[in-house]
Amino acid sequence: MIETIATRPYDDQKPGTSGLRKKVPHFKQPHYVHNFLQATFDTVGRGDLETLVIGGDGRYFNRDVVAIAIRMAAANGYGRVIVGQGGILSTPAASNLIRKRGAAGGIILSASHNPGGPNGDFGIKYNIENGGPAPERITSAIYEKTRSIERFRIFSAPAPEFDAVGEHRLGDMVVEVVDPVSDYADLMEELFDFPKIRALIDGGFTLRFDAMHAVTGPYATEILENRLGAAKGSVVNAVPMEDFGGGHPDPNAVHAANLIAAMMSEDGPDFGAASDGDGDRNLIVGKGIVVTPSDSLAVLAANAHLAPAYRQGIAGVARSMPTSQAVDRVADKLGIKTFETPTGWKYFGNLLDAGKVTICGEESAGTGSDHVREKDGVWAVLLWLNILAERRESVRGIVEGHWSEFGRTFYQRHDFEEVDSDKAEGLMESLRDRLASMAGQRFGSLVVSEADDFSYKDPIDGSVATGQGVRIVFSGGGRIVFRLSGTGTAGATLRVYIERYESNPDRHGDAPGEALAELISIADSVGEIRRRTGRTEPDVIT
Ligand code: VG1
Ligand code: CO
Repeated sequence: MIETIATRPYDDQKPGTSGLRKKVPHFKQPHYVHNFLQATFDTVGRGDLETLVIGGDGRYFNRDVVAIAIRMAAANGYGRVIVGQGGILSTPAASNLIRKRGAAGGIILSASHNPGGPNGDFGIKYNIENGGPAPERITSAIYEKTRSIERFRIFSAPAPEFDAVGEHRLGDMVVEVVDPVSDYADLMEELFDFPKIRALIDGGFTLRFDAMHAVTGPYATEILENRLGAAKGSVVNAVPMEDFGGGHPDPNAVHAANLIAAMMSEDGPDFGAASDGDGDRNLIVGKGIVVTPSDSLAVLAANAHLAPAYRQGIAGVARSMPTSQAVDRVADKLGIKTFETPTGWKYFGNLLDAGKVTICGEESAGTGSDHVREKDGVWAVLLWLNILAERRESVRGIVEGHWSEFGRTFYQRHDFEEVDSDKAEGLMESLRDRLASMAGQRFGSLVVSEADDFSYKDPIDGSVATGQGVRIVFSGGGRIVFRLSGTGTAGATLRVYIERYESNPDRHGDAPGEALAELISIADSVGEIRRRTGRTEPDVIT
């Protein structure tokens, strides 16, 4: 039976860079989840016996919300829901299922790299029929609806069990529970040369994939160990846990320190990688070298043609504005276009749908292609492996060779976490106020050539996004970008992105901290970071 239940709006259900993210206790307030889901269903106005994909990264509260989403989908007119077994679907696997099964959309439950558990973070995101995150016009319409919602619809009977593959019914709706891995693994097998990668591994090439107790464990185990023949145990921390083993499933130097330490040792594996909570990010580590995500994007773009899916070349590339310009140099050489978009994968969807770009990436360890409409951690690992299998060089050799060919773009992102929101807003405001007078100003040995607050007009649908980050470009090409995170759940996170291009091969081995030292100190003075936030050091450097 369908029940209509009265509710009262919450005023804080505005989706950020990637859906609605809050602490679990916040989500557990009465009807908090129901309100957001109903506002979503009301906005997308589908449900006309259509199909909805439901799944998440397996964090604490995932199962409860999967059950609620199934019951509400049944009450809102969907004909079928496709649910990952155990409520599990990585973000890219969910994107694939939406596309492959012609679903109207999907509900993805994740707070990505943020910690999980009863006091950790949770998130809900809606993806549209192309498999990608809902664009701004939809997320703002959802938010508008959450502010005036008065009732939601839910099926009174409990949701069927979703721990075993099979079909059930809830009222008139079919609940199809699927293996979360197999369709995705099949897609990877179509894109890449598995026999060649298998031959590389058979020849003694060793690897370690750290799933960080998060969703990629089953995917990486099936693909790397079962299908590609990597030794058992090559995938570590492979069982998804509700609290990610108490860690942050964020593949960076701080949280993937064990992997990096193993890769720095002479007798460590040849290739290391890690992914995040929901499987859309990737960290690539070679023997003795951590590959900066922006460099990884550039290397993948330059070498994609070595993998079967991209053999005919790539149509164009897109990167988020704060991502380093290393990939732009590759695109120039290939004679293809680079698109610079705001932060967040939702801005790539139209470009991918229109066939304008094939490969996209973000400095935050996200890379992907037109095979789905989300960034994809395991995909990036496999493209790297395919390239390594073709080139038979080390990761370090490939990266250093890339620098010799294209020059090196030194890059760092400095994060200042849990800054008082007013202070962080004040810092950004002050920068914006000074933008007009900045060009021509000298800081140390550098002169500002341009400064602006990034805005983007989507070339396909003409929609405009403003206020996407303050950019300060110096003559000679150095660049500092300031923006506030849109995924945090406590206070504000200030992100400062710093880069500088170096063409001189004798300097390519320099440490990034030294190569960027002058820009780092300018960032503090021009951004008034210390003065306004009291912070002397970033919490994380990536
Ligand atoms: C961060 C990253 C951004 C990424 C987003 C979602 O956003 O900077 O590049 O798209 O997370 O990634 P923000 O607004 O905090 O800077 V994920 O892996 O959380 O889905
Ligand atoms: Co993620």
